[in-house]
Amino acid sequence: MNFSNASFLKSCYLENQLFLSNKKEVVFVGRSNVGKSSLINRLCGRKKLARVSNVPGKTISINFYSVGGIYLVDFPGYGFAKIAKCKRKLWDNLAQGYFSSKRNIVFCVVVIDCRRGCKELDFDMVRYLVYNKLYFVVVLSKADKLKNSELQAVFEATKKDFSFLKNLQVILFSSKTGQGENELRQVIERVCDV
Ligand SMILES: Nc1nc2c(ncn2[C@@H]2O[C@H](COP(=O)(O)OP(=O)(O)OP(=O)(O)O)[C@@H](O)[C@H]2O)c(=O)[nH]1
Ligand SMILES: [Mg+2]
Repeated sequence: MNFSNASFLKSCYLENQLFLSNKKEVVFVGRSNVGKSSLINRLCGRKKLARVSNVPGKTISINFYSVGGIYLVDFPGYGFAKIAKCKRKLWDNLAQGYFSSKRNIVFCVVVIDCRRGCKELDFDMVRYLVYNKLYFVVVLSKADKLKNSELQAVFEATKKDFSFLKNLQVILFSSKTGQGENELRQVIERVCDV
């Protein structure tokens, strides 16, 4: 699949802006600021396809990108402490609306900052995906920020954290260096059959 042909499709800020679709969708979820939007840019070999910011909570809408006949779906981050309660409610409604709508979600990428590791909200997200029978992999992002030995330790710890799941794939990823990009592209191509 030619990832570099990606184009922006639509932003949805509210549940009622979600559109019906039967196209295959790959969803990127994770805490705020872990690097979801940067990861999509890296996968597509583009700098400004998805908006990136130092300010956590940048992505407040679900953003759809069209590439090779599938959609890449950039989710707003969860768990940013300074987000007001009413915004959290909006996130919950939007996420609920998305995951419960009739659409062809084939695969989720749960992005976790390798320096932070798996937190309670990540476990909640994973449990939600398991409950809804959605296939997913875990990506440990910002791999360039750790030494190899530290990275290996986080990798093992993450495998252990999720040892209740059989055969969970964990990918070390860096949007800066490109580590893991081919591995993730291959998973997307395999799972989406494109
Ligand atoms: N060093 C390094 N920095 C990264 C990497 N990925 C993202 N960043 C930085 O982390 C910050 C957040 O990146 P985003 O891609 O906006 O993160 P996000 O998960 O989309 O954030 P929200 O939309 O707020 O949920 C930015 O300053 C990025 O430049 C990476 O692989 N390595
Ligand atoms: Mg983002």
